[in-house]
Amino acid sequence: MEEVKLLGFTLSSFSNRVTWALKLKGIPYEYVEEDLSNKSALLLQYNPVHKKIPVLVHGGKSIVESLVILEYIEETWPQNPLLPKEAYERAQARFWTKFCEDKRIPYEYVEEDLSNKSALLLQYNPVHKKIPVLVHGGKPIVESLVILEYIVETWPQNPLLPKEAYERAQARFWTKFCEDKSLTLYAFFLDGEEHEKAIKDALEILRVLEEQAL
Ligand SMILES: N[C@@H](CCC(=O)N[C@@H](CS)C(=O)NCC(=O)O)C(=O)O
Repeated sequence: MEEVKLLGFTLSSFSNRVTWALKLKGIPYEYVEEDLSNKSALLLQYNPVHKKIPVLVHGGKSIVESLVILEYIEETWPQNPLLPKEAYERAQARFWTKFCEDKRIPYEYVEEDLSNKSALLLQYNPVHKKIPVLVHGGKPIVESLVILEYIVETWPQNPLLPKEAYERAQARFWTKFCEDKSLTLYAFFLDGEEHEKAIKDALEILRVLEEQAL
């Protein structure tokens, strides 16, 4: 069989869907992890248009775009089919694949080593030097709850908050309640009296949530 190689990135769902298809079909392949902050010459050569992973290389020829790659895999190795046999059902499967693809907000995930923070993290969050940082159009947004509000305002589809203002205020109240109490829960990991106190505090928090929020 001609050599199969996958240029990918472990944390990318685009890359993982190709990995799963290859594994499902039982195709032996070589996996090459890409450093997306320092793309390899191979990636630039094989995907000169988008310069993105995943790239499947089969017999020296490259196929790009994850959904195109899945169709290629299906046609090339028909065993353990990914799509239904019947044409109408296949059309339905493609419809829902496209539906999900159109709904997703494409993003690149960068894993941080918190014991050795990257220059990018220090540049984007100079005040707290903490993750998460959302970078949109080159501009950083920090603090997870601020990021969530930004996401809600920027991409209004599939809203995270209720439509009605009072219900929205309630949702924000309980979000803040849990946020304020989260340090108490971390105390679980301490020993002795602090651990005992954390148990009592947590039970009280759960009681309030059960009585008032649910
Ligand atoms: N539509 C593409 C999306 C692929 C994609 O966005 N890949 C990201 C990793 S998750 C990438 O290579 N990003 C590098 C860049 O944008 O420079 C597909 O389905 O393959």
